[in-house]
Amino acid sequence: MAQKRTRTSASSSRRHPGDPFAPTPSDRFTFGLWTVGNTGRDPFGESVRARMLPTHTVAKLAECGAYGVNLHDDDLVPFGSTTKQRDTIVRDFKKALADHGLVVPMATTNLFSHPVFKDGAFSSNDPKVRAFALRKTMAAIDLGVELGAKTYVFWGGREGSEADACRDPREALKRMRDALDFLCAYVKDNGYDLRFALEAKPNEPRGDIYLPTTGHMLHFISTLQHHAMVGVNPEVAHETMSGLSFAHAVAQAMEADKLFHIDLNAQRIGRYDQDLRFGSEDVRQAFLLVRLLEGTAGGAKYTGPLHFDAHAYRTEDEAGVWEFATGCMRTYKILAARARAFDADPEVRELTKPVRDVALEPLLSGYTRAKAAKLRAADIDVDRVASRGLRYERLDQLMMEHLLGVRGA
Ligand code: GCO
Ligand code: MN
Ligand code: MN
Repeated sequence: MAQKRTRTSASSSRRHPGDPFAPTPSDRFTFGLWTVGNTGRDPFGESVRARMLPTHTVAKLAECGAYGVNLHDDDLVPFGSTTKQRDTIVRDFKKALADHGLVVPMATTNLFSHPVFKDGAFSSNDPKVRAFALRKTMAAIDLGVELGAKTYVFWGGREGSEADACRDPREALKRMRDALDFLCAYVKDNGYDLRFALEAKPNEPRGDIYLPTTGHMLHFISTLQHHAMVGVNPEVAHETMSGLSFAHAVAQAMEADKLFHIDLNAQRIGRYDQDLRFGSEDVRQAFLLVRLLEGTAGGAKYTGPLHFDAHAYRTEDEAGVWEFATGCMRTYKILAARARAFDADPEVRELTKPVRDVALEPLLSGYTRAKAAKLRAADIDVDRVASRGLRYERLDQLMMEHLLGVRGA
């Protein structure tokens, strides 16, 4: 498989000689079957594109220079398939992966499309629904592991409410905790090499979804029995829908060693989940995000898969879908190059140089009575410190000039 991947990489750079932004498998870009396979159906209109065969998606993604493809159970094996049908589909899909050198780094369960999940899956009031959700997820975990997935995503799309009096939200959280504890134990019991990544979203398709942000998820994870194997899968669109800084959410996850996966796309504040091509809205946030993930300012890098959970505009035919996919990957690489140039810029380095104070710094962490006494006695000219301009206007303008391409490489 590794050899084939190298071949894909070589053929991708042959097609784009000398293009530094041409995606290659070593960039770790992934797409979901449901993303490039999105048929353009929305609440107001039917599909505008035909359903793509998963084996075709694999071939085309490899041609575009992607590294992997992710899936919900039902994206590959339609709901209600017999075991025989499942086995044939999986065999053909594995062959396509091997032929085209693509991997499946992440898998997940569809716990939202079937009407049985209309009031949630793990948080449903009905034990039969909760039981079916657990059973479906165990089977989907088996499928993901069979395909080589190392990360398993949980997006609780229907775990929420409109008529909020239907259940005590604390009960919903307890049920979701029970489900995750159960499934972590299932993974361990089977000896699978798999970690869980929880994905938050504030609303849509429910009026309100439980655990609406990455911050909520991070706390919830700390309450799980097997918390070490559970991290987060933050999505640009979801945090932006809440009006929050996505880069800050991701930074908090990274700082806690919990960024197990990431969903990249673009979104404007206050709108429905737009799932737009990565970087196509709020280029500033996209730049700050890529800078963080790539560690160009000096912090630890994110080394997991870079997944695009987005889809092409409804105006597009299939050719437009591959334009969209290539666009997501190119924009990421362009922003990474801009971030490297920005952080290597001598003026930026000067403006972001750490403020040092060798006498005070040792007193700022690790409380002792002696340190507290020294802090009380320290000579700090508060007015002088307060009067100093911080030159953030200049710093931010430099960032804009790098972003707009008039400064740096
Ligand atoms: C959405 C979500 C989903 C999940 C996917 C993986 O808003 O629809 O982002 O696309 O990421 O179900 O769990
Ligand atoms: Mn989404
Ligand atoms: Mn997502």
